[in-house]
Amino acid sequence: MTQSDNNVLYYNPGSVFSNVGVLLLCQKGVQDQFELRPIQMGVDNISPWYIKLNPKGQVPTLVHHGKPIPDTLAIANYLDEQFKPSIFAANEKQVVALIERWRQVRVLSLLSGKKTPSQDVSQMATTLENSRHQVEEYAKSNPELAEAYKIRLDVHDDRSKILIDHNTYLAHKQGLAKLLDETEKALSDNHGKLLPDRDQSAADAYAVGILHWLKSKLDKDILKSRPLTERYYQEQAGSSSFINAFKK
Ligand SMILES: N[C@@H](CCC(=O)N[C@@H](CS)C(=O)NCC(=O)O)C(=O)O
Repeated sequence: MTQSDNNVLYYNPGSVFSNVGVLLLCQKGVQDQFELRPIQMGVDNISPWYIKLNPKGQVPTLVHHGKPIPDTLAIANYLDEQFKPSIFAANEKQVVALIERWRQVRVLSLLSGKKTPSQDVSQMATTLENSRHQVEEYAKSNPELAEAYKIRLDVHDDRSKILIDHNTYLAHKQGLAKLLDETEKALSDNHGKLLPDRDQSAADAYAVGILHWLKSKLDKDILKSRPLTERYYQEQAGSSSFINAFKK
C-alpha cells in the first residue's frame, strides 16, 4: 500500500451509492482529504485486492489512514466519529430507519430490470453467469478469501434477481412510488424536513443522492405530482455540499 492509498474513496461516478458517499464527504467538508478513485465495475470490484477491502464487492468504500470502511451507513458513522461536529446522527433509531427505507430503492432494477414479462434478458443472464463463474474462480485461487467471496456470491445472486426477474422489477417500482408518497407526506407533516425532530441528518444525503440519480438517469419529471418533495430537492440541490459533490 502506498502513502496515497491511505485516504481514498473507491467509487463509480455513475452509481447511486457512490453519489451518496461523495455527498457525505462534501457535507462534512472533508472531500479534499480523500482521493476520489473510480474503479472499473465488473473487473476491479470482484478482484481480490478490492474484495479484501469490501467483501460485498460494492462501491463505495472509504479508506482512511489505511483502514477500509465499506458501506455508506458505516461511512456516515465513521465520518461523524472522526470529524467533529457530528451532523449525521446515523446511529439514531429514526434516522437509521429512514435511511433503510431509502436504501431499499434499487435503482438498478428500475433502470435495467426486466420491465415486461416477455422482455428478452438472455444476454444479461449470460453476462451474469460469466461474472459468477469469475467470482468462483477467484474464490478457488484465493482460499484465504473464501469467506469474503461467499459474501460476494450472495450479493451477486441478489443483483442477478434484480436484473432478470420481472416480479422483482414490479415490486421495486411499487416500492419507489410508495416511498415518494410517504416522503411527500412527511415533508408536509414536518414543515419541509424529512424527520420531525431533526433539521439535518445522514438521511438527507440518501434522499437527495437517490433523487438526483432518479431525476438525471430515470425520469426528470419523477417529482411532478409531488411538489413538496420537488421543493425539498431543489433546496438541497442548492447547497454548497451538493454543488461540490455533483456540479464541479
Ligand atoms: N449497502 C451498500 C450498497 C452499495 C451498492 O449497492 N453499490 C452498488 C452500486 S450503487 C454496487 O456496487 N453494485 C455493483 C455490484 O454489486 O456488482 C451501501 O450503502 O454502501
